[in-house]
Amino acid sequence: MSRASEFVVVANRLPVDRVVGEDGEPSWRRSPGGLVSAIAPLMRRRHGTWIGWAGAPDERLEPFEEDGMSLVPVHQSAEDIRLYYEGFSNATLWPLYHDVVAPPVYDRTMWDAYVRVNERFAEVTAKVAAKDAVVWIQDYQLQLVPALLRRLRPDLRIGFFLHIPFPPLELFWQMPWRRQILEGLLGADLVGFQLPGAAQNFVRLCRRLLDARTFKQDVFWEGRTVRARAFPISVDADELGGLIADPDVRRRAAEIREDFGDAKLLLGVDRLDYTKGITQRLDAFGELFRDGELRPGEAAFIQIATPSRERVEQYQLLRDQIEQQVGHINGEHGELGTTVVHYLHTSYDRAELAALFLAADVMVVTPLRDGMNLVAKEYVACREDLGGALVLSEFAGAAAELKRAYQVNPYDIDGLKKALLDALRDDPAEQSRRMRAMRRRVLEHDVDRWARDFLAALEEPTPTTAIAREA
Ligand code: ADQ
Repeated sequence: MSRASEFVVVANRLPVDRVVGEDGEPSWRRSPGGLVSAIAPLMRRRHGTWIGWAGAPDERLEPFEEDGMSLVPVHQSAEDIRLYYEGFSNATLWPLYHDVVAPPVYDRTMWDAYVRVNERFAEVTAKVAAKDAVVWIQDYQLQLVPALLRRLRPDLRIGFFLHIPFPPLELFWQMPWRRQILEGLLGADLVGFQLPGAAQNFVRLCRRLLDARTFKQDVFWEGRTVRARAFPISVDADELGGLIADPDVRRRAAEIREDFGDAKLLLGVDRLDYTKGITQRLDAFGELFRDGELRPGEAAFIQIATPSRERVEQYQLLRDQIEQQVGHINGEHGELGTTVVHYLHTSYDRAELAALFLAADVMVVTPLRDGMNLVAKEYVACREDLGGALVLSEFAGAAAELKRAYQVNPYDIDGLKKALLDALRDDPAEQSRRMRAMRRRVLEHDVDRWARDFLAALEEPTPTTAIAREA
């Protein structure tokens, strides 16, 4: 085991992906994404350690150093992946926490695996963390780790951040293991959420389900004060700024524009997930052709969907549904040489995504429920030219900050059609005003600030009040 660490991040996945070089030799590359780039500098400064799964089942790896970070792999068997990851995490918690947009599976074997894997993470963390270290646990796959870890190591300062929504009491109540999950989270000193409403849901549940004493967003539990607070996550504005300044990216954006001639470009970029509202946005777009509001050649939709959780049944069904829908829209409304929906079921690198953001006239982000949605913020961060328009679901966490987006209820197809048309047709000066306001927010509140704010709050001493001692 590597030496004891003062700062430990615990997440389901390590922040690196395995790549095979031209010589056939495998090596590690830092995973793309804001979370990793926000935390990596902190890790280096604080000699931090990141604990997580390396991505291959049944593999036992020793701790290793990569990119200035100490990485400690946690083993997961193929069965753990099936039951804990694909099962309890993504077939139970994910749909339940996203307003039950798909029915959650409640399966005791999956729950047992969730407990088992959370215990493993807690044990590894307990061994790696130095005395009084700061430990930051990430996301819904690891909600039991805070309490399990506190039992093993009461000296630690423990923070937890939930990247997805936290449901209201009326939904969470369905969960057969509701007490265990709440008690798991209450092992932390600070429980972070994307939005204040989620923190309120959590505090209310602690009061109603556990009979815990609460005051505002504090929960008094086992002689401690557990704080629930909102920390809206954001994007790496510097990284995106660097990408859009790159002449190759600009050239590529111009090339994409040219390929589409005079057509206005609408863009969707998502993981292929039923929470993202992809079918709703395509329905609305297709109907605009049916109604004669748009003609082929006048507008085209590029939908890029990264393959995701492909072994979970709901995701397979969604993939088929979208393929059929795209075929239908193109069959009905396309013309020879003019496709109206371009659907790409693949992952793009950051430079290509930035070029697409620069080329798109309208970015369409319509989740049925989303913790935050970084794509909306990435688009805004890339539009230094103040061009483009953002259509954004009211049910994305980002809607609380991006008030000048064309906000929509994605269940309301007529409303969605109107928002698409407004975003396509509004006066450019109005569009620029909207974009300027949104950019101010995103650039001032980037992911660096998110990480610093969370850690500052975590390290703030929590006074043990009389009320906490009584609890
Ligand atoms: P996700 O549900 O994965 O994240 P999101 O916030 O949009 O959703 O992040 C997706 C990331 O993947 C973005 O950085 C995006 O650029 C990238 N991406 C998406 N499609 C891609 C493609 N085809 N090719 C390449 N990259 C692609 C969860 C929560 C969110 C929350 C984040 C962070 O569900 O609500 O915002 O965590 O907390």
